Amino acid sequence: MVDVTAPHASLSVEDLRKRITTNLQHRQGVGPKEATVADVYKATAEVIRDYLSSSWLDATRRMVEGNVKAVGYLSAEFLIGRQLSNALLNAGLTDQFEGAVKELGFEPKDVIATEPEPGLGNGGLGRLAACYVDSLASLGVPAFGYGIQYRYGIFRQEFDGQGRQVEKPDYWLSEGNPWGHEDFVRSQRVSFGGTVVDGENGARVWKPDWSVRAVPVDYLVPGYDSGRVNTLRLWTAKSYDEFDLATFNRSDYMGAVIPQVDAENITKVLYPEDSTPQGKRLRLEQQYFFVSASIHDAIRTFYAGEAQPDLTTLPDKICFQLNDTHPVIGIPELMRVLMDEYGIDWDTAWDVTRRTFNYTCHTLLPEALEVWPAKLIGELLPRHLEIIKAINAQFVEELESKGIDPEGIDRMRIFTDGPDAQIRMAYLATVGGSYVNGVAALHSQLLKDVTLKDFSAAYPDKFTNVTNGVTPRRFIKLANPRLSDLITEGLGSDRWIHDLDELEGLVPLADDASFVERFRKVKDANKRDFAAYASDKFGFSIDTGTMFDSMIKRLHEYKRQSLKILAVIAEYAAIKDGSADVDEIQPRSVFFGAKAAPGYAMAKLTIRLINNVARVVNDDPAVKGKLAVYFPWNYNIDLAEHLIPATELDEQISQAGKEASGTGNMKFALNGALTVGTLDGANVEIRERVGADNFFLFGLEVDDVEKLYADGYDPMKYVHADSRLRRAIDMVADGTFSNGDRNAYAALTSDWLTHDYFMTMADFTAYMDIQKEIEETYQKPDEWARKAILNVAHSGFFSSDRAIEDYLRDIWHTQPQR
Ligand code: NTF
Repeated sequence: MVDVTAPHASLSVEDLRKRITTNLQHRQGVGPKEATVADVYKATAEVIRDYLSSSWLDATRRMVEGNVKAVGYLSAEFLIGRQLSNALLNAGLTDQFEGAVKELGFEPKDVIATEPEPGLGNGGLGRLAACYVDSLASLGVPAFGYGIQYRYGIFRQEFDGQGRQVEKPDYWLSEGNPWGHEDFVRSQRVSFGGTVVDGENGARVWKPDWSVRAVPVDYLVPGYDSGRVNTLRLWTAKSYDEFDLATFNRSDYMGAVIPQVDAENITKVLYPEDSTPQGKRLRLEQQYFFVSASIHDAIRTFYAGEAQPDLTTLPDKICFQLNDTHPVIGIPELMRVLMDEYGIDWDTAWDVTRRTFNYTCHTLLPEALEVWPAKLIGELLPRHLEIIKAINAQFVEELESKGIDPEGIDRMRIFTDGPDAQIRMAYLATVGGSYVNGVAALHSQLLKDVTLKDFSAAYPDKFTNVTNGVTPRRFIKLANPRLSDLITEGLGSDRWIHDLDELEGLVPLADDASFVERFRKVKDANKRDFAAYASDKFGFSIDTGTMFDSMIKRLHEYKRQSLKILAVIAEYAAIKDGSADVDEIQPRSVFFGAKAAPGYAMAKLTIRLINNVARVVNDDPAVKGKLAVYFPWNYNIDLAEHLIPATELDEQISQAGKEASGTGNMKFALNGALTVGTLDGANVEIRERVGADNFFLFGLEVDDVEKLYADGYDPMKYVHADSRLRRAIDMVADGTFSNGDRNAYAALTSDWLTHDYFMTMADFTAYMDIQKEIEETYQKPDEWARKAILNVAHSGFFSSDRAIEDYLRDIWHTQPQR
């Protein structure tokens, strides 16, 4: 019998095999002989979850009883990826698992691959949240991730016969979900609508119209080798009125389930927009739903059994991090809870609220900063609207007392008066919390200088930076086992998995011929693995003797997939017409992975163009062996985990001043790819650390971009100046990539020639030039490998463990619980 109070003690292969067999029989209803790989996956997942649960209970108990402040990471997205391999790694059970399932007659990798990937996020913001909960648990910090369990995650991307994106629903829960445990006993009521009336002693009383039941689905988050298991609590919406019998009895069978459908719609689908708020009402409902449930859940957890809890101690128990503006409605919600539910006066409630929240901004695009119509908030959350107005009034007074002029005050209003009054959520977050941080040094600087300039002038101490990080567990140890082994061998220990700064120890090995040789072999083997995976999954036949050049990220104009595809077209044209020296050009395989928001026409057209360039180029015998383009569909974490370790050149080519940070750039550098990039987001810090010689920098910088805008940017100037660019655009316009249809890409070409807001034309020549330098370097394999090793060695800073340590020290003011 395992002692259920002890942090997870280890299991032998035999123990694990027995537990899986028992689960197969008792829970899946099959004997080990009849079991399919899906049964074994499910059984293993349940066994691992059960195994971790004693440590989980223990960690939760210690959190509540101890006096270390916890962290509540509030995020509308958690892009957690597949759970099994990560849970095994972090719990130290990988070998036992492999032994046990082999004994049962299954291939471990098949069992792992059976798991559907939960797509509960759009991209970087959601994946960052997942890295952060991993690091919090690995460092031993008491913490919750709080979010939403969407029934349908990010859409599954397919391409039609013409290369266009088609969105299909992703019903990831269709086979059940062994990792998430629905805890009906700890559900919360979340209410909406109605009116606010005067109560006793000047109190305001919200009389809501309707309520939904928020049911927590608990995922266990085991730290790597830390013994700590934290909670990721994702809420799902259920109806209180499942079914209306009276309506049913009138033979209105559909009408009878309307209340249920209405309530459950709240968590039905993830908004597939990564930068603009869409479907406003439902989105606001989602935000309030998970934030209100989470705040009440934290209170329930920390003040359990207290008849008259003193909520003024809340900031000593937990601090909430607002992951972008999506959870910001939590600020008026906590005010409401403190005042209306616990009878605390305004000033005290405000003090508690401000000490409880902090806000991370993840964007520089003004359209991505959420703004809600006051009318909508008033309809859905009338009491919150009153509170927001009062916060705004108090804030305006404070600004007046600081001597800020009326125009300055108008620019900073949280609540803009007038008939179309709006609530600016980023401003509310800035005012209602202690700290505001950007996600890379340059981004944090631009927040202070541009996006939130007035606020940083009035409250300079509020603003800080935490450069993003990624978890080395999933993105090196699991994704790249060959490199992990080589690193461990090179460093003489695997401590780097805990402390990624240890990678610095690889620096001398960059000059060690045998290490360099082995490093190259690792990359080659990873390339072959990826080719096999892509052949199997996408039917590609990839030449592994070519340079692997990848651009994987959301499709967005500012990220400039257009720049890459124009360069590919230019290269294609040059090979075909003989202007490129065939002996000199470096054969390449170019990979794209990207989803476009379903309503984003330019992005979708770019996808279509890339697919058609791939079709034409790959079918053309004239460039065979020199250039190939692949666009695996449905880019997700699984694809990233396969492609990143195989990539040699990583494309981070956004317009300077637009990418807040990027996190793919960190994963690539840590896996020994070299970056071609602009001085944008975290590229700046990557280059500083890995060394300017080991980073391919090109393009306009932030100041150049600003100056060009100010001087009146004219893309034609650049098109005229570079015949390769003219030629490439002509080919897009003349039907080469659309079976002769000259209209297919008109929206793209006309934008490039007339508007080109993200200055793709202006950066084209520099981009072509740097590609030349890249090819020359690549043709000296030892030099390339040396640079790649130095990228790995100097990128330890980009661990999410370091990022969490920054948050602990500078923002949360808490620590691991020993
Ligand atoms: C993204 N923001 C940024 O675009 C990335 O640069 C950054 O790496 C990640 O956040 C994580 O910080 C968003 O997705 C959003 F929603 F803010 F636009």
